[in-house]
Amino acid sequence: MKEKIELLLQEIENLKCNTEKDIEETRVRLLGKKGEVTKLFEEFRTIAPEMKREFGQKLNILKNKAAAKIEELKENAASSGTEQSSSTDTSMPGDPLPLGSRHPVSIARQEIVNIFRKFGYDVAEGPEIEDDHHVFESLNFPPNHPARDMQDTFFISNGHLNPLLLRTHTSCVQVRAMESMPLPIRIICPGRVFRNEAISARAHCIFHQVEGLYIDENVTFADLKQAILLFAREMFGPDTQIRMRPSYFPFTEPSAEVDVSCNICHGKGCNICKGTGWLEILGCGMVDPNVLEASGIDSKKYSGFAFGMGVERIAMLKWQVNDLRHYFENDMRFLSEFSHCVEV
Ligand code: 2NL
Repeated sequence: MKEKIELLLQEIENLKCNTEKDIEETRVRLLGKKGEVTKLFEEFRTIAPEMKREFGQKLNILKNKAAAKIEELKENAASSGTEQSSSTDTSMPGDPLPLGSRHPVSIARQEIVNIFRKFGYDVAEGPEIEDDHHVFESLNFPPNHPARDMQDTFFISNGHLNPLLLRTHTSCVQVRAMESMPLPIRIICPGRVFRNEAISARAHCIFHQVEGLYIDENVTFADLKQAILLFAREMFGPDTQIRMRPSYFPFTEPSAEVDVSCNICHGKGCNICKGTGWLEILGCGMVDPNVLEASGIDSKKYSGFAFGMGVERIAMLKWQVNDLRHYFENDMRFLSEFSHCVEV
């Protein structure tokens, strides 16, 4: 038995075959049901018990070497292209690679940003982990405003005068710009924001915003209105109308909410616009003089407007998606609906 094992080991060592057929024949001859190695295992059952340990080990080594050699030969045959078998047609087209596409929220954000870049706005970005000063204090939020509550904001550190938190809007990026950039300022700030809210068809604890800010001498509400009208027409089509409703934000005065004419029913009333003919798209206003002064800008010389919109909301209106949660679940059936949308 010992000699047989030695002989087979040597044979395995020197094995040379390069077609799939040869390799398979060799595999059957050695490791098949009636193969040489298999036969030795059968013989092993009949040998004296005191020999079993030594031969058991030898046989296992033999079996493993045979299997490894067969694998090695197969790999060599495949990579050297010497395989002669007719079972592989190398002229066949390869398997198609599934190609991903941009996420709809990313497409919508890019489209919004591109429109404002065309109007001459620069893109500004800032940290997602912010402090109370940049998110609330400098934006004229009174000390007891509900947004400053744990119920609405994710706080990271407690008990300080200026606690760290996850930003609830991207206005803080604009505050940082007002503190550091030379005037005039014309920026657009896209980014992720965080609010401690229950997840529903209309709300999520993480979502995306684009805010804009324009500060210069003699900026008026008429400039704001025109900027928003031009944006709405670029985004929702050239026939789009806008209307402004008075509103309130701590950081703007006066403030307004903006609706666009419903691009589904063109004002006749449908279930998307709930029969009103109008869809709310953003909030805006003239920057409160307190906010300008808090960042060191002379509110007697300069004025400005600001606006903010939720990217998911714009994307829902644009593609008539009725549940915000679709944008966060990454269901391929939903995401692949957007693969035809051109990258912008
Ligand atoms: C909304 C409303 C708004 C702003 C954001 C802003 C920023 C600075 C100063 C003044 Cl630094 N205002 N941002 C102004 C009005 C509205 O967002 O509904 N967002 C989703």
